[in-house]
Amino acid sequence: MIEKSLVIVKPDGVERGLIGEILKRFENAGLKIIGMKMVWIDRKFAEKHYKAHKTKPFFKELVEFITEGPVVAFAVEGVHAVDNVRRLVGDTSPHEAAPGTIRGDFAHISMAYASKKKSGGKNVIHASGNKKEADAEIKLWFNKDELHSYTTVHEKHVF
Ligand code: FUP
Repeated sequence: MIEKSLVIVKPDGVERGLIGEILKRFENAGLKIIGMKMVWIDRKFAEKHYKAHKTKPFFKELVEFITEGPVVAFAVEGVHAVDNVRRLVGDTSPHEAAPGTIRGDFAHISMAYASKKKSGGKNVIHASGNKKEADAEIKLWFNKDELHSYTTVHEKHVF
């Protein structure tokens, strides 16, 4: 039941100064941050990360958007972490994302608007979609020695 998931604060989130706000949401929920880094990924790496979307009409814009500035990637661990992270993140389209979620609180555009503008959907954050994706994404973004095992107070009070 204890899972890991990958979260990325995208270039819009970094440039808007939302790293701390976003990190706080996961920490407040008692999820454990087990790895974290700021990276400016290149096109090749972005294409690997988004390989599931290779055939989508928005693939080019997606890759352009995630490579337009540095991002902050962090791996979190917790009970049902994949689902719990997705709930905190909200729907893919900020327009549909409920208030209280990260995308609902910090963005409002729709994917229809993004595609009309021929830009990647600026939705502040990425989170792994399922456990298989989470394991593959953590492996892509982090070396083993960049992931840490330690005990938080949450393991006594929240887990
Ligand atoms: P999510 O898992 O919520 O990030 O959403 P998806 O995997 O379905 O989509 C990946 C990214 O593609 C999203 F962050 C937003 C972007 N996207 C667009 O830019 N345009 C679209 O029309 C649909 C998705």
